[in-house]
Amino acid sequence: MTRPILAFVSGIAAVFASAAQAQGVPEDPYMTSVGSWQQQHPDSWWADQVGLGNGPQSAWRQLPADAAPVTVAVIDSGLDWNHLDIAYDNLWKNPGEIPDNGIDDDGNGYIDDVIGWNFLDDSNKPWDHDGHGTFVTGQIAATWNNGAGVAGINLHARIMVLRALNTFGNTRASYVARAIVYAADNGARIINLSVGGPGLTEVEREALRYATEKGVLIVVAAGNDGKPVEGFGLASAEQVITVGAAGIDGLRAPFSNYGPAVDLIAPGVDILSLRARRTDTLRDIPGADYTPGGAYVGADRRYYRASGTSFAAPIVTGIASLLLSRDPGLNAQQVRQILLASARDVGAPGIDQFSGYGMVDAAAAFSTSPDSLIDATITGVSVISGETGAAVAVAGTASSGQFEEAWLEIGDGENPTDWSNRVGLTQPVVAGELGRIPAAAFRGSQVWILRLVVRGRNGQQREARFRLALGS
Ligand SMILES: [Ca+2]
Ligand SMILES: [Ca+2]
Ligand SMILES: [Ca+2]
Ligand SMILES: [Ca+2]
Repeated sequence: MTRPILAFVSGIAAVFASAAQAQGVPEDPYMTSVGSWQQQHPDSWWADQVGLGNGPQSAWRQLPADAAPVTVAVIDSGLDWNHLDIAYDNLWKNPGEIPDNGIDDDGNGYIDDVIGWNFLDDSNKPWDHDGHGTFVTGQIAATWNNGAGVAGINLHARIMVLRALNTFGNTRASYVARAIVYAADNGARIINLSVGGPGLTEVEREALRYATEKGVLIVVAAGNDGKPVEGFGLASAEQVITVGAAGIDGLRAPFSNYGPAVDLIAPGVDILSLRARRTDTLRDIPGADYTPGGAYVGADRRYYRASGTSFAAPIVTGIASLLLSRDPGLNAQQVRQILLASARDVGAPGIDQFSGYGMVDAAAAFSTSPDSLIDATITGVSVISGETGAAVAVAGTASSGQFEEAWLEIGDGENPTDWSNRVGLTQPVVAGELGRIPAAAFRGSQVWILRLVVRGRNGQQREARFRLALGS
């Protein structure tokens, strides 16, 4: 009789210990399964890529079970709130609004807005007729450990459901702008905008500025056109975090828009999430090579898989919300700096136009302080004549809140392995002259790569490269 009692006692102790400490990792079936649609990779392959997943380093294991709730606005096509993997507890509730009395109790201009608003129909029922918004919401906030389907990135997320999209990407700028303002006015800490389209209207620009000034972090999908992101309104706005998509190889997916506005990449290929009832999102994309029903997953067809930057952005949003759940005192700028500073460099060394600062990483973000963001940028060169002869003056930014050192150096050819003519910087430089390299150093090759390396006191470093072609 002794042994079962001992086992019972230690079981109680274990329950208390886990409740007082970490929340642990989700055990929902699709979080550990592989090949549910005959593919080689895990069904939720993205999690390990971004410092989540089941491993010992997972950021999920580092979060206390009593972490703070965070309001996340999802401006999208709405939500199937009857989905078995969406809990009412994971939705934002307007605290000042009495439901169904026909009165705008909190005086925010919207009658009976309890979980959000439907800007298309001007109603308080942001139901999802498309599936896109339910998918995105599931990525951030699907129910944990209910024995079904997937788990969202943050079990402490509270989703504000703002319907501003009709079908995939179709909306009016005014709906999006009103939804952004609503989110900012009603307490959202983060806005997820998996919304694309060319141009940025003045009303959208104003809404973004308004929300940013109110301290809201805005995360935007880069778009799926394989083009420079600069032509795409919301994604190229200055105040936002712009997210490109990565494939299973961890590199930028070919369809993901690129350019200097891209800040981060996150997994965005063959992502599994929720399917809203009676929807088939991919069917609505013009010109897509898609067999209706082909993306359904599960015997009950309540799950769905899809690719796109629309599904990369919510991963960054979810991780940003984890940072706020752990430390609600962080402001939007600090969360942004942590996410960029802790990103895992991928693709070309340093910050690059295809993947920005790199792959978002929740585990690294949890051990990064906001002032450790390192900026390494070369914006241009000019030839000047100084007292000691002609020199190449290099302009750009080399900075960090924890600046240790930085240097410029050059290497010949397109892919140098040897670097020379090192010029050190002892002070940070923001949008100014980084240093000068004697013109005589550029002999013997037509093509040179200028490299700027900035190192922080924590040992992290970033680099930027600049290609210099002579005589052309
Ligand atoms: Ca109201
Ligand atoms: Ca009311
Ligand atoms: Ca679940
Ligand atoms: Ca890179």
